[in-house]
Amino acid sequence: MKIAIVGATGLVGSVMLKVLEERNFPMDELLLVASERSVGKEITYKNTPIKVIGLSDAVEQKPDIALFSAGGSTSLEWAPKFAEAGTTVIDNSSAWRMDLDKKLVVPEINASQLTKADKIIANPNCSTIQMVMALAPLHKKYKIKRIVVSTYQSVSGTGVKAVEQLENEIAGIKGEMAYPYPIAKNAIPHCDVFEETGYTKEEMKLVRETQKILNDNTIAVTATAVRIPTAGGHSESVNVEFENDFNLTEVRELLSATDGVVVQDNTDVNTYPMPMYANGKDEVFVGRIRRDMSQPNSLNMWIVSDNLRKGAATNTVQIAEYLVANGLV
Ligand code: A2P
Ligand code: 11C
Repeated sequence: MKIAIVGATGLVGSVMLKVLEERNFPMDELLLVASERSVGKEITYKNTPIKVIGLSDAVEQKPDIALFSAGGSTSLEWAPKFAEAGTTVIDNSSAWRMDLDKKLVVPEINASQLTKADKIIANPNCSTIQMVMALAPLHKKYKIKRIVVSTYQSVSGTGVKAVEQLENEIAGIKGEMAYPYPIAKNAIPHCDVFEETGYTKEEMKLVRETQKILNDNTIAVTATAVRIPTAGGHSESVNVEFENDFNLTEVRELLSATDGVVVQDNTDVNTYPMPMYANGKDEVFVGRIRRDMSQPNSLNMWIVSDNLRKGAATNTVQIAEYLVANGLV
């Protein structure tokens, strides 16, 4: 098995490397790929230094799987070239997610749709992944009618520059700005770019990707995405209205029994999910589970996950693991 990481020098790419190593992903060769600026740089994997190569070199070497996290335009141009060479691409950008013939996969929910014919597989947006991980088992049981979600997103979702902006502001150092405003001591209701409707692209990802992953376009979703000065993970306040009534004990049992979901919910001892606990972990943490008293069949939850791990690198690696385990590459 020959694996490539495209975008290996980036924030998500470096977490992919860590996750592959931690999970001891079965491989004979690892190709580390980045832009021409980085070609020749060395990155260590399992104590072995590996030289970064360029995209054309990597295509020629025909890896079995390429994990992409190098931005949408790189994916649009290069994923098809890898696919033509026989490589299965798992793409972390937004480039292919809503493409009708590409699958959008969270392995715990819909990996069983994958076949050998899927040569470009899309990894969902981080804020969508953590939300659907908690919602999928509840949708199955009670059928979701409508979701109202507000996010509290980590600066790491924007990239290295944003992490540096926050660190500089905390240290009182003037530096480059990734956001139009200071982020320390602030909350910016603006993630990704605005669309004509007044919603941001990030908010619309929560709408469209959720419907696609849960395979139900009747689910109504409305979202507000907010950047906050944290680095460890994204948090979400999620209000869900179901067709059918539920029982809170059963909701907790369903969530606790879901692979990859951890219930952290004991208000008697102030136990609830927070980025400071989720940081560096692969699970999705759910707490503050309570009935919405304002309308029937409705539930409130607080969902937190490390956006670079389950929200990006870990989910991508899990898709690769599924392909290998099921003989699809
Ligand atoms: P490089 O470090 O050489 O610029 P991040 O999301 O953290 O900004 O990382 C983006 C990743 O995508 C980096 O590894 C970056 O490589 C890579 N990348 C960006 N543009 C290209 C490109 N045109 N071709 C290949 N890799 C790219
Ligand atoms: C953020 N969710 O936190 C974004 C980062 O569509 O893959 C990932 C963007 C994407 O800003």
